[in-house]
Amino acid sequence: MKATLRIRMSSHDAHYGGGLVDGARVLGLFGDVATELLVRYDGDEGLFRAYDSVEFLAPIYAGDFLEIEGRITRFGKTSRSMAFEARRVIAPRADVNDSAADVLGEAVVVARATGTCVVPADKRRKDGWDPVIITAAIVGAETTREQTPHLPLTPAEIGAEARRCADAGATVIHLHAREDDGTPTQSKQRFGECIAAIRDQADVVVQVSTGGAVGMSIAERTEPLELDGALAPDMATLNIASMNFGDDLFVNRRQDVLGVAERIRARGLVPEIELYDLGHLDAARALVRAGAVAEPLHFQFVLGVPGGLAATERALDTLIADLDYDLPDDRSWGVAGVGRHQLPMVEAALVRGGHVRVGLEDNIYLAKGVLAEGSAPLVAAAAKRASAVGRPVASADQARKLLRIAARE
Ligand code: KMH
Ligand code: ZN
Repeated sequence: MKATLRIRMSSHDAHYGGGLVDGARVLGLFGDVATELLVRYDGDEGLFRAYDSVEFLAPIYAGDFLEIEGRITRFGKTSRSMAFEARRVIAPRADVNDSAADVLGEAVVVARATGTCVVPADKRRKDGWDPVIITAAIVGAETTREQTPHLPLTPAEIGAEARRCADAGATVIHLHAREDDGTPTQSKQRFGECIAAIRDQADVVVQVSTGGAVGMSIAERTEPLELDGALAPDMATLNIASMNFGDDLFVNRRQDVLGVAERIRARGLVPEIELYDLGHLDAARALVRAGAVAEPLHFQFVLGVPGGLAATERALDTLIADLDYDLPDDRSWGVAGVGRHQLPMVEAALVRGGHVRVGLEDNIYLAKGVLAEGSAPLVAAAAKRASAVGRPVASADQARKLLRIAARE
């Protein structure tokens, strides 16, 4: 959540020689932005408890127009961490004449700060916090039966696992398909059987993979997009860059990505943009600029793939800050941590207002040395963590609303 003020520094604000404005004025404006965020989020002005850091980076003068931006970076039960930035966007040109001013081509950052605000529980009047969508990645293309006997392979097994996951709190099923012997397949026919089995048993959003398995052609990977009518998926993944994927290469050429995006759009499906690295956000920016994907944007940060960005809170904060920098406001994001990072990344995403993905595609263990008996126990573990931080778990209808997916007849 973000709030922005634009305000002109007047001659009343000048405190020092040469029309210089004092730093306390900027802190007051950060306080106003914090207040707006708390009112929007909690229905209460709250209290500013402490600044963790304050940096004054450039002088501010009477006549400057400042843009003050604040966003909530972390939610606790009663505390909200925030980050602020003040930028000069218009400057007077006294060197030209006494009323000349310029809109700056590039805003100048004049101050930054981070701090913590508190809204006491008894004062909280609303919950601006979106419910968390739990996605269950129940099959994947890399996990094998040798690694875990709990991996579903057949449409019947996949349908039953989807129901268990939905019962545990999942509302999106990220779907891959396999032959009976476990070989990954993107066959339209097999996906259709899986989707029928899922819809027979569970009210969930079906998100088909167009990533498939490494080495598959784009034509093969995108077969599930051709499903129609009752078997049509609701969403499809969009992998936007090539990368090392463990010891393999996951190839997503630019022209192919544009083609897949176009087909997802033509089918009326909601894309989930898969990001495995920081630079992938720039690839996403290019797609937005090219008009290949439109708002609302939904991103999945898949963190911890060898060859991609690590599954750390630092990496996640960097991604979120970069996302906040200039991508359209109408967007949402989730995190999928690979391997032992799965549940820690759930915790990190929950307090930052993100959605989460768990399941055997990314991780087969519930705890160190303890195999998860399917993806449902991992979904239950994510739901438990959501409830521990006071974050409601989205129902299927809420998930559809958040992702802008029309309800099925
Ligand atoms: N199996 C990975 C190489 C997706 O589903 O869109 C790619 C993947 C991404 O799983
Ligand atoms: Zn996948």
